[in-house]
Amino acid sequence: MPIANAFVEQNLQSDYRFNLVAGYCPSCHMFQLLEQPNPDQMFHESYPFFTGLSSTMRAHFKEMSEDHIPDAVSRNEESFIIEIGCNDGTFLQNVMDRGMNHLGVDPSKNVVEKAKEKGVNAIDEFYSFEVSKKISERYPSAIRIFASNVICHIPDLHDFLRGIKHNLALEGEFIFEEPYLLSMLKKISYDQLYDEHVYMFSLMSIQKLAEMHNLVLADAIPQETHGGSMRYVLKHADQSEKLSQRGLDLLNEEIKFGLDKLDSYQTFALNCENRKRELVALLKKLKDGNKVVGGYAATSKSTTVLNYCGIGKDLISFISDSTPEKIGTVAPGSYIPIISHEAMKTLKPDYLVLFAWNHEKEILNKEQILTKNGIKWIKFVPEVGFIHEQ
Ligand code: DWN
Repeated sequence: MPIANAFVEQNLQSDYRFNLVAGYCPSCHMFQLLEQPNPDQMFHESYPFFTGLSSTMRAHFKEMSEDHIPDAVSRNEESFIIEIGCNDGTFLQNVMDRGMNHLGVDPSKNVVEKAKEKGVNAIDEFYSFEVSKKISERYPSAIRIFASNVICHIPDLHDFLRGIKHNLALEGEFIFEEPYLLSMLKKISYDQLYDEHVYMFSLMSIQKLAEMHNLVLADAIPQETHGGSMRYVLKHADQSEKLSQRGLDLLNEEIKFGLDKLDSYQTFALNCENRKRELVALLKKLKDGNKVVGGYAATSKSTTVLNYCGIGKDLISFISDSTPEKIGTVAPGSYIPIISHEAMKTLKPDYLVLFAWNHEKEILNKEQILTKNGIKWIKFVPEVGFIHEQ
């Protein structure tokens, strides 16, 4: 498997590949990749993903800041907020607008520059215990530490949580959200598995991990983002906190589904194989019918789909995207050209594979004219078929 976000020109494409293999640990319930490229191969000065490109995510993070930072906290001048993996500052902008002391941390220099342009206070570092000590030399303890779709990127979770414990105020809350393991197994959304996603978390695995670090899982809140995510709230254990009723109910659902049973994962593996066969068969049928098939949104997830299914330019002629940095590049491993949405419209495709299926509502709303003009949208999660089946 190539690096998921290695959207670069054809002549710059590297032949680096790694084994994308996932495993499950029956004792700590962690679901994770067994092999992983070096972080600096994935996160660097030209990381091509920008949170703020999605209006859905902008609204989502505004709501997150309002839900978890009450006025009592925002009005208190002592209050200090940290966001790990702040990307282009989409979340922290809301904190800054409320006049709060804050700091963003992100290993990708280019996205941090975008955050700074917004006036957000941010540093380009890979958060760790060492970095947490540098932060505490200059800043007070944080009443809130936030992280979204980031913790799953961090190989050394133990060092990371030592840092969190060091920066989190005694009565503070560490709030993070990630694609949810149970959603992935139910939807067979295997494209959530790629190099950046070292872990796919569940309440079971987060509760175990927290106990290992004298932290406590106090609450868990399901989220619709990214095809089904879970937001976790961790606190210092000595705050005599225990898991909310909502969290207990979610844990029971995990046990009922069999998230602690190996055969649940073996069934997932078989389901992935079926989805692969079905998608390739559909695309081959369309090709035999001389249909023009393109892709919509050059997502990180698409790299897993295309390379796992062995789909190349013969089955999907191009992929369109709204990210300027991705246009003019090729998709990692399949080398399918990435073009702008405008250019895609001039090519008059008959079918579009929706790779950003987690943004279906926003995209289909945006592209109603395409649908009216007869374009058919292909989906592959939770099953292979057409959106708006005629
Ligand atoms: O976990 C991660 C999530 C948060 O974002 C990261 N590891 C990497 C990234 O994953 P992704 O690339 O799968 O993210 P999205 O948000 O599913 O897709 C973003 C891509 O979709 C961008 O390249 C932009 C494109 N897009 C578009 O072209 N038109 C997105 C929308 C909403 C659109 O309307």
